[in-house]
Amino acid sequence: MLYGGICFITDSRFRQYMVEETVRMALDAGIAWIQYREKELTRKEIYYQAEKLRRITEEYRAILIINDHADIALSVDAQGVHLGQEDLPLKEARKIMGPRIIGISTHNKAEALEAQKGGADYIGFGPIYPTTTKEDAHVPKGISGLSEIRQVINIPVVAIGGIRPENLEDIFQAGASAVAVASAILDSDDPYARAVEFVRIIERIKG
Ligand code: 3NM
Repeated sequence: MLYGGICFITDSRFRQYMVEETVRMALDAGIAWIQYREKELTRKEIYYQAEKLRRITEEYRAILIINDHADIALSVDAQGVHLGQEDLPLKEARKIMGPRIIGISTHNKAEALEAQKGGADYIGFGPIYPTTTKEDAHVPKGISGLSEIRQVINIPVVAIGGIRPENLEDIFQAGASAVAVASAILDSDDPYARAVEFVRIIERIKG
């Protein structure tokens, strides 16, 4: 199981919370892997926020991955970067990141195989279910899409997109190494309790 089996992805659309508050809540709930994903702020603002998150994740000995920005990941000494299909090519990102973690978002077999061949540490695969978190999300791939990818990929596969506690059994059954979750935690009346629910279910499934 990859990094505890669950990655909490920050989502600044939930403006009732400060980003660092949501990260601390996820860490307190037992999640040990955070992805800082921010699409609206300037790079400078993202850097300062990432630096704060790095200090928090360090306190918990948790993993911090920065979405999109390899330079910011390096400058705050995060453990890695997560890149989309429109970001820096994997080969170039590896030159910058060295042995640190590089995850790649993939949406079909060709992208997944290319990421694996290029030396990604894990792939994100999705969306598994419909999601409103990613504006340009592809058509949902479902559990069958996830199973198909698992059959051809031997690096860790992180399922993403619309994942809720009731889907976890199916997702891990289909061979996911972990899940990445944003809104199912933050849209809850009690995000901490929802995060604990995710952690407990995954512990039960993965033993
Ligand atoms: N990437 P939620 S789906 C960030 O398919 C992201 O690559 C996706 O958020 C992909 O848990 C997605 O709120 C959104 O659906 C994940």
